[in-house]
Amino acid sequence: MTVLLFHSPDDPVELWVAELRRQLPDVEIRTTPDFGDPSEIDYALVWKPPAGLLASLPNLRVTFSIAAGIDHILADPERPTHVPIVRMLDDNLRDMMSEWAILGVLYFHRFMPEYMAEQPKAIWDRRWPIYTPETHVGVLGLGAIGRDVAEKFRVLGFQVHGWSRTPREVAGIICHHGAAGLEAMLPQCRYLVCVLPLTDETRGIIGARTIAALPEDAVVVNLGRGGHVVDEDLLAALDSGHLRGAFLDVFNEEPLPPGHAYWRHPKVVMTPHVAGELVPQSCAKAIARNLNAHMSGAAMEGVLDLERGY
Ligand code: NDP
Ligand code: OXD
Repeated sequence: MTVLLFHSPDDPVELWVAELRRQLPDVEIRTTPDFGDPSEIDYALVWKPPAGLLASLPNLRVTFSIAAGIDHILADPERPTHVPIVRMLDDNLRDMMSEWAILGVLYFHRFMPEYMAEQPKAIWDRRWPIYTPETHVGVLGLGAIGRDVAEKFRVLGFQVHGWSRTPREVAGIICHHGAAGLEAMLPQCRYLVCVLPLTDETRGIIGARTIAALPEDAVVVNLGRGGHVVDEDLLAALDSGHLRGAFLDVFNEEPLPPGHAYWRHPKVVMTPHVAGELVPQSCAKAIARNLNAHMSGAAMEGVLDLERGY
């Protein structure tokens, strides 16, 4: 019988196992830590696998990521390099990410930081609106998630820019690519939303240079990875008054240490890496589709391109 090993320190294991059994009735589902003979494992479905776990499975055929990002798997230096890695492509995950990006932008766009500060003081102070049709949102990443984010901002009436590595065309979106594209886009963006994968090229992309290129009073919304942000540079720009605020879901260190400046910073709003959740009722279907495709010799969706790094 085909065997799938599930490992995640952060997800509801029982719910996942139940959904996987429902979607893959002919596959045996095992979980860490007591999963029996490692040589019996054909497929692994993992979030943050401990170093060496994947290498200990001699007959592993595919590693599925319990995440759209695969950086948590690449972080294992012992990972078997001949085994394909497949990222999560899931509509519910995508939609949750778009919701969170919109939440972050609208929170600032509709002056919620100011109104929330004034409410306990019973201050009735109406602010004049920022005119949405002339407000530019820049979305870093135009992939499975970023494209949806960009299109939904367009539906809300913003001027929307998208940035990718290679040239893209998306109806209604002003598309940019590469270093020159980023340079052209940034000065226009009152809101900068990051939905990039973490790679050698994108690490630290939201650093002093990028931030300085944004207009005065811009807001940074990061739901990609913490590694995209240079924390000291972001904090310096918030403190100097160049940036109006930051809406952050992901951090260089997770959980964020209790002493970190973000926790108590008056211009930072943060959530604990929850922008997009991997809901088993939805994601197990995506795993089943790919696993069945692999077993029947068909192509899988979302296979990592090692050279690109995402
Ligand atoms: P995709 O692989 O579908 O898309 C990645 C996009 O980023 C592509 O448009 C790609 O460009 C672009 N990109 C990659 N490298 C560069 C670069 N060097 N310069 C410019 N653009 C670049 O990824 P997804 O949309 O599925 O996911 C994006 C990321 O979102 C995940 O990797 C993860 O880090 C994060 N995420 C976070 C979650 C959370 O809860 N906070 C939940 C889910 C995802 P091109 O189109 O040219 O290939
Ligand atoms: C993801 C995540 O990449 O949850 O899917 O961070």
